[in-house]
Order: sequence, then C-alpha cells, then structure tokens
Amino acid sequence: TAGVVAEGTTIFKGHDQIQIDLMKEECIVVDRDDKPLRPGSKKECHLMENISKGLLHRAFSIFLFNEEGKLLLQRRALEKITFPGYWTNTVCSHPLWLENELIEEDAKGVRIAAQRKLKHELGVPFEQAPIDAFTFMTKIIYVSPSVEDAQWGEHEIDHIVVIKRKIDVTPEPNEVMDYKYVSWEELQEMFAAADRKEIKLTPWFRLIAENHLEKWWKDLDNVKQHVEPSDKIHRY
Ligand code: DMA
Ligand code: MN
Repeated sequence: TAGVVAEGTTIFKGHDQIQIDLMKEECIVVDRDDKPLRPGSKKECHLMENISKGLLHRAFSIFLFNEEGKLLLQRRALEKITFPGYWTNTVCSHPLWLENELIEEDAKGVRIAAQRKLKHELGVPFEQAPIDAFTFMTKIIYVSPSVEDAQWGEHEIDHIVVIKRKIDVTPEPNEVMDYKYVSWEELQEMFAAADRKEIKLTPWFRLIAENHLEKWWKDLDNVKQHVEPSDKIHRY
C-alpha cells in the first residue's frame, strides 16, 4: 500500500488499506452557516491543502454516558490516518451525502449517522441506541491539522449529540484500540496527563469538554434544557 499516488502527490504512505478505502466516503461540504453545498470525498475534505483554501465539512461527536453517568471514551486505533492512538469522546465521524443523513429537521440525519457509527466502531446494536435516544446539543466550528502528518487535518462544523444509555461495547479493532468509562474527576486527571504529554487527546474533544461538557454532564437527566438553537454555531 506504500506510495499510492493520487493527483500527482504521494498521499497514502503505508497507511491501512481499510482506512484508505474509507477515504472514498462522501462527506457533506458545507458553508460557514452549515448549509450543505455538495458532496466531497473524505480524502478531499481532510487534506490541509484544501482546508487552507476554506473547505469545510459537517461532522458529529457523540458523548455517551452510562447509567451511572460515566462518559465512554475511546482510544483511536493506530490504523486511523488522522489522530492515531489519541483518546477521544465516544465516537466522532461524519454524516454522509445520503438522503437520510442529510435530514436537517431535529438533527435527524446526524442522529442516524451517530447510530450507524456507534455500531461500526463500538459494535453497539441499533436497538441499544435508537435514534430518538440521542439529543442534539449544539454545533462548533474548528480547524486543526493532524500533528503526526501535517498533510491531513480537520475543518468541521461538529454537531454534538448526547446519549445516556446502558450499552454493550464490542470494539472494531481497525477503528478503536481501547475504551473506558470515566467520571468527571477522572477526565480532569486525563487532561493533566495530556498536559504532561503522557497521553494524547484529540483537539475537538478537549475543546468541547472544556467549553461545553460540564453543564450537560452535571444535569444529564435534564439535558434537553441545555439544547441550543440549531442556527447557533460556536466558533473557535
Ligand atoms: C471525524 O472523526 C469527526 C470529528 C468530529 C473530528 P473521525 O476521524 O474519527 O472519522 P471517521 O471515524 O469517520 O474516520
Ligand atoms: Mn472530519
């Protein structure tokens, strides 16, 4: 797989073939107000060369809490092309340019995609995570190069969804190398460990955790009271 050439440049260097194939997925290219413009391949959307010119796509981040109110984190597999080996929130991915995943009403498309990826990455059966169990909270926009390989990065409008549910986890090893449930206090210890460079945390996870998560986590059973209007986008 080394040295696959695309558009005249060596883009994939010894990357995992399954992850290379996933770069063909059709993401949703959006404008700065999150209005869908056109499909764009995952590869196109994550090359810094395009991001530098302003290319932006739609994403989602799931924060899943168990019955005790602990947050499920995953450690991204070393096969991932962006942010390999990083600890992050339960699941992050992209709604695709598909009729059902483009539905805007009540963030339904994002919730359908969230259910799809909870199954794909963590093996959660659909019936354990019905789409109505996800609550859309707010949107953030951010940009970040991938530290390990600067040709890749993220520039997304990230839709944050929260779900409190008992689930069974069966990780897909090509996606997830480890997972754990943490309390708020344990998460603060992870931030300190990341500051000491003992572990790596994804930039979007830290951004959401430090700016938005606490008020939701402390009021999980009334989380719907904290839902923000769908046209509100926090800009970082
Ligand atoms: C992308 O996550 C989404 C966000 C919010 C950064 P990802 O790289 O894990 O996407 P995928 O699982 O589709 O590769
Ligand atoms: Mn992305």
